[in-house]
Amino acid sequence: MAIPAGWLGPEENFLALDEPWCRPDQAGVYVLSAPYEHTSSYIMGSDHGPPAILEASRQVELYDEVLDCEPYRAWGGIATASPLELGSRVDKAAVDAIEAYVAPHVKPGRLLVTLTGEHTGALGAIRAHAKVWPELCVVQIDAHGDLRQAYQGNPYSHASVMARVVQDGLPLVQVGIRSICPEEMDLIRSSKSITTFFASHICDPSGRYRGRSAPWIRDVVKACRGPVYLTFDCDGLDPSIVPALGTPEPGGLAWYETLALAKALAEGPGIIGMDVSEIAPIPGFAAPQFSIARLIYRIIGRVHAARQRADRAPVSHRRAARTEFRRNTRSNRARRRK
Ligand SMILES: [Mn+2]
Repeated sequence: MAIPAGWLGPEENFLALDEPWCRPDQAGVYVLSAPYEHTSSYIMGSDHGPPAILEASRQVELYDEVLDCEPYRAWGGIATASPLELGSRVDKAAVDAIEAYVAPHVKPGRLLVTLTGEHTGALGAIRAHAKVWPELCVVQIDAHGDLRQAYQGNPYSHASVMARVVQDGLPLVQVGIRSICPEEMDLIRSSKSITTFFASHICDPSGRYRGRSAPWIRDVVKACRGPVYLTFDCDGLDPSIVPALGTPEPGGLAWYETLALAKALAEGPGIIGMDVSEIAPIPGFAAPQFSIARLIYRIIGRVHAARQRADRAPVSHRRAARTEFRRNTRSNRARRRK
């Protein structure tokens, strides 16, 4: 059977999966590509990130030794859509086009991973998810606050993308922030809907958490008041892991603590969707995009393991979790009305 039009076969798809594991009619995970770059202010090339991640993913080992399974099989497959062609569309037109590209695929039970260029592209994917999950909480892994009202006069700049998310009324939990301006600090201090875990508090051994990940990960999970949409700007990681970035900033998250955070979010509030941005490939140097492809696959595996665990939980636990979730959702709505 031929792969339907608009979907990529084993020569091009995420992980180089054969049929039937790359078919959209059976896959539980969809990988979407929206390569967009318009406002990058330092190192260019983030629109080459999504194809570079797809290409590198073909070398990722399919078995996950921690989960003792092949997560793509556990999900019923991972289907990769043909990339969105943005043409000359920029700013709001690009964000709207990305939302329209992602929206038809958002469905409870499925996991969408949107690969984009500069972080602005994430806004379209976030908005598409928020239509289906109005109670979602955005968790942003990032070196930068991205909370400027506008940057260089543009409200759709990569430096303003999370200000738009907050303006949309969505609660925001930021992790790994270490490059920020006074205007953004004022917004963080005055807004009830933003919780920020600065890198200096969580990663620095002399910081508030003494560099120990278990306590701060617990607090990040506690700060999430609804199912999590994870927006992953790759510069949240330490640039020793991914140096191929538009704006590399030292002192970021480490590999295992990032995985532990993803696992805790998947098992706690649950991860309902995610995007990955800001990889600007360095020609001839595949390690950064390979690491990101591997991280995406590891997170996909942990989301499945967590959902399976929740399905197996005794009914009384599930009822308690639902009640807790509804209570949180109500307090979320109340907060947003303020
Ligand atoms: Mn960002």
